[in-house]
Amino acid sequence: EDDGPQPEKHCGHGRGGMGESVSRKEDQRFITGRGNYVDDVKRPGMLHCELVRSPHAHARIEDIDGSRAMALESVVAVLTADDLLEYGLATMPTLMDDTQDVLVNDKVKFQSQEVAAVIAEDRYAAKDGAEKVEVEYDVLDPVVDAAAALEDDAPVIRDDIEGKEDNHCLDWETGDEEATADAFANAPVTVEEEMLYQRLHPAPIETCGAVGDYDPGKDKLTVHMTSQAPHIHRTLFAQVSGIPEHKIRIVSPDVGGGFGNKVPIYPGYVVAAAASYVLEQPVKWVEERSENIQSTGFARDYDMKGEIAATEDGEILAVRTDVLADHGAYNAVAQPSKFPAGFFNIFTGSYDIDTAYGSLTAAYTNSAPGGVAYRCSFRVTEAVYLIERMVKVLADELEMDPAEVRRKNFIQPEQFPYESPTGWNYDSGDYETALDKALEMADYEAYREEQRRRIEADEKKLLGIGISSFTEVVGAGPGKSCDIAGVEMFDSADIRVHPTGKATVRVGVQTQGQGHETTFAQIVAEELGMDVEDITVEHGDTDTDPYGLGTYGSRSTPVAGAATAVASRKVRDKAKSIAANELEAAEDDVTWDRESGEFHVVGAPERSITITEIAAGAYMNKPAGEEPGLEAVNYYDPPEMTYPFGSYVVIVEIDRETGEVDFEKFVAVDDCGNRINPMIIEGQIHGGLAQGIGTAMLEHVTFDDNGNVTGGDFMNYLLPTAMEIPEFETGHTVTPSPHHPIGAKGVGESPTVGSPPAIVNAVVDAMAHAGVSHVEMPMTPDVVWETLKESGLAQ
Ligand code: PCD
Repeated sequence: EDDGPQPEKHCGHGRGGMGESVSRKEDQRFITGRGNYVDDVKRPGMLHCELVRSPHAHARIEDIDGSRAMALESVVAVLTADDLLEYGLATMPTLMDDTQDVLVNDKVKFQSQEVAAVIAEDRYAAKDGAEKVEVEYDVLDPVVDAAAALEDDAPVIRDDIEGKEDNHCLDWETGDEEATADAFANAPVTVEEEMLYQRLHPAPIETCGAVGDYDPGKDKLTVHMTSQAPHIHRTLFAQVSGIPEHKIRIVSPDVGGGFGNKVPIYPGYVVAAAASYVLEQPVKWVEERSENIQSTGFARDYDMKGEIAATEDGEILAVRTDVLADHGAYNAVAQPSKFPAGFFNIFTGSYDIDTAYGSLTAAYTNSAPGGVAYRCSFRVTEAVYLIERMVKVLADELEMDPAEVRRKNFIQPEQFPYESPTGWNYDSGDYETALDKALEMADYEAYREEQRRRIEADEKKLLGIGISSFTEVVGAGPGKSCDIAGVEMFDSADIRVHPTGKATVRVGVQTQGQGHETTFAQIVAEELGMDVEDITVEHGDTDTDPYGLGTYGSRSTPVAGAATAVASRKVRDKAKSIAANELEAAEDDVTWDRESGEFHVVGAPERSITITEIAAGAYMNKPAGEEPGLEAVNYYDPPEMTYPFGSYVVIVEIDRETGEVDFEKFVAVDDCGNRINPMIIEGQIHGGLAQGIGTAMLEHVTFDDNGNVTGGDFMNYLLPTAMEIPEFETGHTVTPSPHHPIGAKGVGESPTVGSPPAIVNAVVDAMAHAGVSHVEMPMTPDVVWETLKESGLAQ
């Protein structure tokens, strides 16, 4: 009867449904200072926890003496691994089935690792106490470089793993090695380039924190924590602690940005919860900025080699890549467990390529664990960087227009659903239309002309034009292939329409600023013809919300969004019999009209009724034999992931005297299928592009030879500010996902995934005529200046 909103047809019925730029409901509390973040949670008798962290990157602990800390009046307890051991909490599993110390048991494996915890009556006392804990270290040689870690004489970091005598973490491969080698052997043209996707840190405004609150009266442990995935975190808490799952409640209140940083479980959460359980008092732990950067999940750190085999006229025959990955001290990558290299397999990108092969080796190093999906669906960012950079390398080798090389190789609209050579099933796409639109918006041909003019005139400012035509893969499940710690990756929605016609929707995902309280209400408004103002969305509380796998990998819209649409339709189905009853018509004679948001009697449109009007009937005048109430739940296991895409065009000016890079134009055309809220999408794109600029131009977590983190605070880890961000010109195309109930794909990550290669391609492009084929990120002025000098372009 109803296939859901169709492209371009769903807009603007005025009730706040699909396609309307409804103002964000949650902003009322955010902009009036009434948000409720973990650090806002206060409980009577609440204690404070501060962690003692190791100044060394690699050291055996000889002794920990907490007596001087305990001597302080307000210090209540000093906890070490020995204390946690008693409760079986000295170690915890990572999401990739490794075992990480909660508090260091024997050996420190990275600088800033958690060694002891001080619990005190206030935060200052806890901090004073932490400074008074005396730890005796036997300092060992550290290794913070993945290649060095794999050398024979490297110090062995993971001697806690039985029989482990090296720092090898894992190997992985995908595609057809032999066929790819053949294609390369016979190809007329081959190109290769090495590129480092440097170690980054997601930097949410709010750092991580938790309030453990054990209630001995109810025998229930409530943990308020900065969690992107409260349900799975509760399951893991139950499994590790032995506390029954129904006796644990995880609340993820307002979260000040997640960006993948709040997917893993960190020692601080466990310590706060355990301390509260033992002391029978609430315990708060909130980390500082440098603790966040130095010890929580980092992102990227993929050292990649890319190769393309092609014909002389630019047809790509094969792609090959080999990666050296730095996983830090534990394998604590936050991604579906069957994908040790995440979704890196998608490195053939938007192109129809017959053969591909990828291999990867990961190493342990004396650095914080991670490899989290920082605004990226599990290593897609790395994959997109690789292929979009390599296409530019190929274009330069062949002296072809990079837009032309892309056009020549794009998967064509009629080829979808498209199976990639590494086994991925793309749902839909129209890459050329998006590229053409972006080129037009950027005035591409005119800039190419201007670029040639400047080179001929030997001008002081070089012009560079960079393109990226990326494809993302978001929305994990399906459950059969994707799980987190064994739990299949579905998601959920629970919709209740109350007697007065207002609704509460609870979802299994947890927003961190994306605007779910608005957009999920819009899906229901669309499906039930209700006013968006009459719908409240709740999330982030395991006691009341249906189980879901959380918000990361842009999965909320593809999975929980689908669940919300399906649950709405279930409500509508039930409402239909009530409508028939109210309208005194046979159920078969009643139809739903999406535009007006009403049921009406076939052939008599004036006899109509809305769901809001029906709600009372579900409670006060239900048809005989019907269950009372008007609600529905759906758990949605997606049949496939969704593949959003886009084309970005970046135009830069480079000053040959200083190496300074200026953005002249920044065009982003995105396609996320049917759009729920264009204004929110625009905001998502702006934020992600800013993070892409940070990646390309500024950010890098660095270490010195002693394993000290030298890029571990905001003085040294540079985030872009308004000063570094240009005006963005955004555009869109709409290619619905054929399998999603409302045709939507994710969008939150696209800009961070798509923009770094466009920016690097632009900087390289400005210097390509002098033989420059690559510039490593972050492209700080000194890096660009060196490149200008080496290529003879410096003035
Ligand atoms: N949308 C619409 N339409 C469409 C799609 C979408 O409207 N078609 C919208 C929705 O609804 C939301 C948003 O938009 O609201 C987004 O979405 P998505 O894409 O689905 O996503 P989600 O899941 O929701 O989210 C997630 C993402 C991520 S992933 C990240 S990083 C980031 C982003 O999100 N983060 C953040 N964004 C953001 N924002 C903010 N504000 N904050 C934050 O934190 Mo990862 O993996 O985690 O790394």
